[in-house]
Amino acid sequence: MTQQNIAVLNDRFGLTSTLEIIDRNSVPVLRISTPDARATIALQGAQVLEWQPAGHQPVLWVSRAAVYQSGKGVRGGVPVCWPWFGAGETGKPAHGFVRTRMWELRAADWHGDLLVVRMGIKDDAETRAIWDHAFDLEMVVTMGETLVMELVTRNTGDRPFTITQALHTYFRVGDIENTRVMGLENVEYLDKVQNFARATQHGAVVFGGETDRVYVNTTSTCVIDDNARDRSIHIAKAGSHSTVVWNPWIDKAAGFSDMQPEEYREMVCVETCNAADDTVTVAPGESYTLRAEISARAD
Ligand code: TA6
Repeated sequence: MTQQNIAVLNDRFGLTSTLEIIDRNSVPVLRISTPDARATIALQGAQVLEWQPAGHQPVLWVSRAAVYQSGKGVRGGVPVCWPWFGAGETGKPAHGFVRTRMWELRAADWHGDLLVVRMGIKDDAETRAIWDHAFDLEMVVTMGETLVMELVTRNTGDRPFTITQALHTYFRVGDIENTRVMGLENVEYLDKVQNFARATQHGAVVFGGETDRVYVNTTSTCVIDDNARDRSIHIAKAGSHSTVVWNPWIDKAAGFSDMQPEEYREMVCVETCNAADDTVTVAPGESYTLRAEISARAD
């Protein structure tokens, strides 16, 4: 994006001492600072990258080797997976096609003491060549003492369409081996590491190797027990009946060019999804919202 465009965006949406748009290697990034939190959001993919509530340590994780480049997803924060979660059909991008596209900044305003940022993307000839539907997709980020993300799918066409999707959130933890995820006890899951075999979660999710699970039929709030940092991170959700928990562990992490080998120790994904059989069909003219609300608490 050119400096001129950045200047135009700042003229239209900049908020003195609260919101500034900067150019990070041609990726426009919103830099936000409010009394409640600091955050950054990339306009490419409407990807929340960082969120640090006042008085807390950073809650989201971004790789120190992350690449900011037009058309490439940033490793970390909250990638938006849409209109499918996971591997697409042959020749189509994993996790859909919106996370590497430029979204438009539609609004950035105060609503009382909450800062609300709205970003959107619509279908075009390129997207229809990949997925032949008309849509308007909006990410509404509401920042106060919590971080609320609402991904709103609108069917602007004349045929119903079915999607899977995820807010693929990377959380920062002090030490993955001293971390537990609670809220999924007795929930069935598909274990991607075991060729999607079905299993049932007993107790909290703990980590001792590559972990990649789609928990199904669950609307639960998940809690990341970040023992190494004496805190917990709470992920409440709506419009979602599946949750993915993922840590790539040593070998997978070593295979990512945009992740330093040891960084697997300081992150865990707890993803708010409509995945596996949890599909969503949106009728013409209708909309559907996937919502995650994140908060941090000192233990
Ligand atoms: O959400 C977990 C997962 O689907 C893993 O299976 C792994 O493929 C990961 O996402 C990859 O994420 P990426 O951002 O590299 O496409």
